[in-house]
Amino acid sequence: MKCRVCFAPIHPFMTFGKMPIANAFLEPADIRVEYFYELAPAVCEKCGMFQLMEQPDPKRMFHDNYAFYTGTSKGMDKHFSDWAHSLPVKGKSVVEIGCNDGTFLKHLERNGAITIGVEPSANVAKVAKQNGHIINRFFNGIVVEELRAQIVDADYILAANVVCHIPNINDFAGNVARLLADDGKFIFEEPYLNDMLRKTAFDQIYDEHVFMFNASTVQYAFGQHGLKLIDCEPQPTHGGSMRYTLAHKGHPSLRAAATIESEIESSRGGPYAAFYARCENKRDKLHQVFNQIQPWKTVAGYGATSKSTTVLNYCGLGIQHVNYICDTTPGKQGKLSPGAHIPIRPHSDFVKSYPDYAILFAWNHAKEIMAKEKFPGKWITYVPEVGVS
Ligand code: DWN
Ligand code: ZN
Repeated sequence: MKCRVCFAPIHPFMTFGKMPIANAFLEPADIRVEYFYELAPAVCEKCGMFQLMEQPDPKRMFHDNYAFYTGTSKGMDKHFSDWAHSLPVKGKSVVEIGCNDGTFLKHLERNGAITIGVEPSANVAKVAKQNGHIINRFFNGIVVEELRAQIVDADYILAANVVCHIPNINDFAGNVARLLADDGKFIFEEPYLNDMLRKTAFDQIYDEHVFMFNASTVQYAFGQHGLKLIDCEPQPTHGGSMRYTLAHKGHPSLRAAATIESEIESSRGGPYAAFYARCENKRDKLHQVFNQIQPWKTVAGYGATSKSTTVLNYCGLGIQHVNYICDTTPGKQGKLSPGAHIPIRPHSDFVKSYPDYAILFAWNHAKEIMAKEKFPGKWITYVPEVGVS
């Protein structure tokens, strides 16, 4: 297997074993045809890119029935509103790649931008269409030519939690460089590799996240296509993210240079063997927690997140540990979780008859959830450490 960025040979530093598609919530009748692949991350020794050895075909993940809607979190809606209002986009042409249900586009439009969204998943694109002009396709060279015919080139190209999902990063970077105006900016944010390592948030590793970026690898990957990293700014979203700004010309800001410096420092000695050991340790600790409370207690999962698919399947947790998972997304309710086959129930079931324990799968939304829930039971958490409180 070769690095997707620089084509040097890569080798996995650990394996999570066979995994189902993280967002493939299924009907009981579909269990016998459930798809599995080997989830194993690798880090390229030449360019440093953290990536999956194997990623399922993108059409298996992003289709007419994509399970995740950005607008399900009030916190994320506010995040996108703040971001839109921080950008001088009035009268500017803005392309959002992977616009999902149009949450960010709506705020950009309100701020006076002339927007076009590109989104491959038809169900979420349909919701986004209520807010503006959407191209319901994967972002690729053909779409770029269509966009160039419409707007010539883009003043801003934006993406949130999308770029790390796209396997052909060289093709992608070339397309962005072609679409971006000479003085335009490409700004995107993604979960930050170094936060994931620091918090042992191994649940960020699943099929959709073919890469986990940091400033150094973003600089390398996009630099090959003439795009310069000019800034990066940490974000609290998704458990610790980084917002990267790139342009055709320019030099890293002081904070971007400092971030790269700190990444070089923290990668000395190779942090991945220790990360792997911490993942195994976390798995054991979660089992210790469940061994003490099961089979006597009721346990609900809170949030049928993509991340929970890695936790449940890697840790070998099933319905005997977590009896059901509550989630506000109608399309997930009534289905079974991928691989572990735990029933997904509406949030109202959680409130109607509180379980003894709730395991916080949507830990990245903890602030929002803790502010609204009056749960009388105990929370089981596992990021950054396993705990019961
Ligand atoms: O990168 C990605 C991010 C942006 O979103 C995608 N690959 C897929 C997805 O990842 P995720 O599923 O891990 O995202 P979330 O935002 O952690 O998912 C939260 C889930 O929890 C949603 O299904 C909605 C649900 N939820 C809930 O039931 N009650 C969320 C909140 C805030 C709540 O109060
Ligand atoms: Zn490489």
